[in-house]
Amino acid sequence: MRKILVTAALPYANGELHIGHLKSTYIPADIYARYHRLKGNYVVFVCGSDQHGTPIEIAAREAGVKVEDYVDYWMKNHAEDFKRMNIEFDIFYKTHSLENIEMTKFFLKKLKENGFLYKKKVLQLYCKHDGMYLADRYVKGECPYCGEQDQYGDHCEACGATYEAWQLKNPKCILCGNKPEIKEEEHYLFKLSAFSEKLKIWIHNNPKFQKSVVKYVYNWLDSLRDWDITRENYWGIEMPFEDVKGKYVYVWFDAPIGYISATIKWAKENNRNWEEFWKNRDAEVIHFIGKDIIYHHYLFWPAMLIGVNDNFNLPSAMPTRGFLLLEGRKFSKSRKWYISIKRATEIFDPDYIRFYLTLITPYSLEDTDFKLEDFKNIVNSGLSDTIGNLIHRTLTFITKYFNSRIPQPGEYDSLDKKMITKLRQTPTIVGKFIEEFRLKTGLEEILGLARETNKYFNTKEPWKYVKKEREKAATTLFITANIVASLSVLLSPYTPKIAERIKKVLNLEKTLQWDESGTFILPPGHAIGKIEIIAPKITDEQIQKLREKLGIRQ
Ligand code: B3M
Ligand code: ZN
Repeated sequence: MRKILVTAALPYANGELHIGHLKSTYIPADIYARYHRLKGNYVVFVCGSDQHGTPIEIAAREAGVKVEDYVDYWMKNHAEDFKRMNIEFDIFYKTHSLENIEMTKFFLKKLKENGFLYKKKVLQLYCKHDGMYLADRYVKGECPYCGEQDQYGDHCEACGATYEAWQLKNPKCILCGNKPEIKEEEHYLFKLSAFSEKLKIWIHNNPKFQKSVVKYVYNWLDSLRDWDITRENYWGIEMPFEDVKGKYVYVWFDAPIGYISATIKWAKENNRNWEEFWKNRDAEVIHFIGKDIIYHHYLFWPAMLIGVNDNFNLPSAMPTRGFLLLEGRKFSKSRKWYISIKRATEIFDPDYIRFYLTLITPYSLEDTDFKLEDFKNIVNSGLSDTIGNLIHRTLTFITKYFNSRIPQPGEYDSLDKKMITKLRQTPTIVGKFIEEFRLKTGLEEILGLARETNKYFNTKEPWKYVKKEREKAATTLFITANIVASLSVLLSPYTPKIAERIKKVLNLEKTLQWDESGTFILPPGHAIGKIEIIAPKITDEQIQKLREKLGIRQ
């Protein structure tokens, strides 16, 4: 039995989740976790709300609520969205928690003890009028490089340059509009540059990392800059050091520690030991992420884990995927050009969204496009026509000609044998793809099985043998019904609710493991259930509803 900790990037407690998040991170992670549970492995799937940082603080202020209430609200909202999509975490926790605060302080103390934190004087902007230091997002001014107006204190949207807030020309406090003054402050920096060689070797020796990601990361490795993890007047965790009293920890430092603290919380609630996953070398830690947070996960995070030197496991894989476009354009909340999870699930079966997003998402950094018509066509042909039809014709036939019972097969001919071989092999093939994170290919393989079974059914023409030579029809239906039963297992990581519906029409009550899917699950004589439509087609009206919500005229 493998021990696998699966994590999905912690969403910022700041605004609605949309189907782009699902595509890059949450659906892949959930498929992977569900598969391994079915394999009988010991899986814990953790996630949580990423609750610190200035953007959240500003948003709470703008909403006129206390920041604690604000993050609470979004945490609940996100948990509901995940539920709607049947993303089944073992725990969805939060970074503003006692566990995370404690673990973050532990990391800081250890890193300091081990010589990886050092103090440095840095220049900060301070607004006298508001009596506060201005985080990057609290100040705007002209870019020191290209002169573009109205830029935040960290980088210029026009020329892409990054700089320090104090370098801005004509800086203004965003709260009061006054010009801030420059003050010198003591900060703790994390010595990221010291890990360059170690990270190189670690990344080089891990065959599970994607080549395209490694290519990026290598480019960064030779010019690692130390990382300022200190913030003044900030919504975050307080620095545990006397000499910087009243200062805070940058959100990206405590966010990945959230993976650990969520595991700790889970362990407490389930009477387990979190170290089983984080400190045992036979456990695997797997982070599912989107491509915008490669830097943090491939560099900062492992460097932190190495630097604390407390026997932590390093991640063994970090499956990374690209963004989702909508009809060829980037998602944009301000332009309302996005599909929230809530909106999507109000119109569509969540499994349809899981199905489509999986089929258009390769295991790569490539961005992919959500197209409304394509969504309809792919779901209707794959789920309704191919899979739904196979189930429907099989069950109708058994109901009508075999009194709703799985028939006793006769002798197998070569075509039967071929089909049985395909049934036997598919779970291993799909399983291998899933283990390699090639989830799209795995699903295509399942669809291939259904398609081939439909063909087999057509070639066998069982309807010709309902009176004479009934044994022939019986054999065909015994095989197709058992393939349908297998599909209920194979599909369940991908489309869990559809899988349940298949089980129900088959009257299959017992829980099935992945490896059972290659076998004859249904014995002759087994009584099937009442026929139902498993996957009704997406209608033009549904697509039209979504169009209207997006403001697409036509
Ligand atoms: N909240 C960034 C993001 O959602 C961040 C992920 C944290 S994972 C430790 O893109
Ligand atoms: Zn001000």
